Amino acid sequence: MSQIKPLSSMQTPRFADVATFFRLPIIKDLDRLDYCISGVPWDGGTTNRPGARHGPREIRNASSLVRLYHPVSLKSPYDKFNIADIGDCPVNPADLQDSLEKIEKFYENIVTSKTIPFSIGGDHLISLPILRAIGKKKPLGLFQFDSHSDTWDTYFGGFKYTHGTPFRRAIEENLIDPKKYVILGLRGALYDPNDLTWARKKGVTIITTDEYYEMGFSKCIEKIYNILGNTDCYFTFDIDGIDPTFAPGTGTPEVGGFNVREAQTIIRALNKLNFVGGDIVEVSPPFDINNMTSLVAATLAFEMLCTMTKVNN
Ligand SMILES: [Mn+2]
Repeated sequence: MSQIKPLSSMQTPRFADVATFFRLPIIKDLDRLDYCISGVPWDGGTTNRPGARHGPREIRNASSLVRLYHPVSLKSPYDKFNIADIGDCPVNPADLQDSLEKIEKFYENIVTSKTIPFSIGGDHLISLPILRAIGKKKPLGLFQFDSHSDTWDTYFGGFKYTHGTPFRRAIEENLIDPKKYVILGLRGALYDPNDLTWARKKGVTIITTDEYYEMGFSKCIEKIYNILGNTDCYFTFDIDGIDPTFAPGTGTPEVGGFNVREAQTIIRALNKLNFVGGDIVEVSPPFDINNMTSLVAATLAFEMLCTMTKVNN
């Protein structure tokens, strides 16, 4: 039974005191924690609209609206596990490689303490150093909710590290198994008709938004379970997988996407997979409208936390 609980909103109003993820205490002693939530305030891999470095702070604020118990199961991850906000990962906004090293080191420490990390970005390149830390021993499975594959090779004349390339690097570095890798939600125009060829040849399963609607929810979930099964998986959720009607505050919006309700049902249905880490990325508060994207991210982060802790099972 867990000892660590969010600040009571019946005692301290939601708008009061210092904002932390889900009003959990800040605890940096990882030995006390089963799961930890950290911010990675870094967007040095962004190729277009920046601002995801401001994601953790705004999502902490928005997460004060998220209560403790799941609305369907009526269960709480905080009853089952010790979970806390461990603060932000150190980054260097002026040096990409230094940031990748700092992020990897931060997560290596978390892995050593056997705590399961859940991260709030930051742009999507943060997933690479996190996977370098947690996928080092054996390649992981990966479930990616995203409107882009992020398996491009290079940008701007051979540059290998951007938020459009993390999972190409992760496959090359043997951090993830491409045959145990599912991307859901792809849409939007491509740079080239062969943009997805490399990933597909490696065995990555890509379910486009169009394919999802064609096959339907149940068949899609079945397909994901057939591929990821009992594998230890990482769960990466790019907020741009959600339609910009609901989540406009992001770097690379793509219209024609999932609504929040659909994303909730998808996340809930993945509760029997074995997730050993997760992140939600690409919230860019400067492009947001009335903080609505941060609220969507905070709400879906809670759904992911419930799925990762199997609290609804
Ligand atoms: Mn992405």
